[in-house]
Amino acid sequence: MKDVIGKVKKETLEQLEKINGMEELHELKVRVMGKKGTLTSLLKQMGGLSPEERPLMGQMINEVRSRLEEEWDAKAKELEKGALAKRLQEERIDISLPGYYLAKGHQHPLSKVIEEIEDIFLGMGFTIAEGPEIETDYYNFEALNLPKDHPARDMQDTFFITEDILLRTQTSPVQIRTMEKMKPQLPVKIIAPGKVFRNDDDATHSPMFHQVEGLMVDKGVRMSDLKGILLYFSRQMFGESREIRLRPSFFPFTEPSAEVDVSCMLCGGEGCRLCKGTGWIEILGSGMVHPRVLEMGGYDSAEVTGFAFGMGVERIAMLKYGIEDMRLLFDNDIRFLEQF
Ligand code: 2NL
Repeated sequence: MKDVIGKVKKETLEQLEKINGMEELHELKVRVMGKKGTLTSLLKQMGGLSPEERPLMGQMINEVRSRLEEEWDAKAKELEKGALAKRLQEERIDISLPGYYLAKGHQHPLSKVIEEIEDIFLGMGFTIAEGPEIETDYYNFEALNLPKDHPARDMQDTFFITEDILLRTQTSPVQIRTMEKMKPQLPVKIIAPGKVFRNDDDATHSPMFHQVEGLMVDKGVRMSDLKGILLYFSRQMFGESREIRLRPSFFPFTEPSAEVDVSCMLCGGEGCRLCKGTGWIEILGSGMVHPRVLEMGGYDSAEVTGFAFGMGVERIAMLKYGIEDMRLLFDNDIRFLEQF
């Protein structure tokens, strides 16, 4: 038995020498010291030895076992060290390199302008209303006093999906829907921002653009209320020294109607290239809500009056930031967008 123990020790040490991976090391350990390992079975065979031999052999086996344990631990450390050295050799991390730059985005200038417009009107007690971009003919035209044969429908260059379903050409349908929901509550004081769609596409038109419309309905709302609110808006948006003027105009959904100009933000009204020498720049359309439109919204036009206005967000953004070509707003060129 003594010889067998010596042989196990010698062979194991030889095999240990050749090992160069943690897995192999573990396998060898199981082969020798595992439940059915060579050394373990020698311990089990000790029952067949004489009482004098037994303690001697037991001691010997235990000595071999602890010697091997030491060798294993040393081998494991050696392997770990080797693996680390190899990684350091291969990876060659230069810890002095600069870190990765995480590009931080920001809002699109149009989103900024929409939020700014919203904030100004929220400050005057308006709430924000939203509605579908795909609309029915009824909400987009009929309820706004544009019957089927009205010439303004041709003017609008609408994207029709079916004869009755279309992409909204204004955000006014949101306001009709809101009146229907709110009636007979007063006052109605909302703005409706959002995307609108018209079938033209050139240097000054995009088939998709943004609009903010406003609507106020109550007992005794007058044109002077409209003018006061638009003057406050213009000064918040374009500067405290701005003035506004109203010019007569026509919209089927308002009567009377007015085009609103603001004194030029570039020259202050002296006349320049931006305002084409007039001192004034058109920023929106407005008017007193047509009685028929109030009725369509479910309000009694003998009891209440209202004003409404609509502005193109792209135009406001171009004026505010001095952008000369509207297409820049939709090209997604980072060199342009980074400036806002
Ligand atoms: C423009 C002109 C305008 C309205 C929009 C409106 C909405 C309702 C009732 C009456 Cl529900 N009017 N909206 C009124 C006047 C002008 O927009 O040039 N927009 C870019």
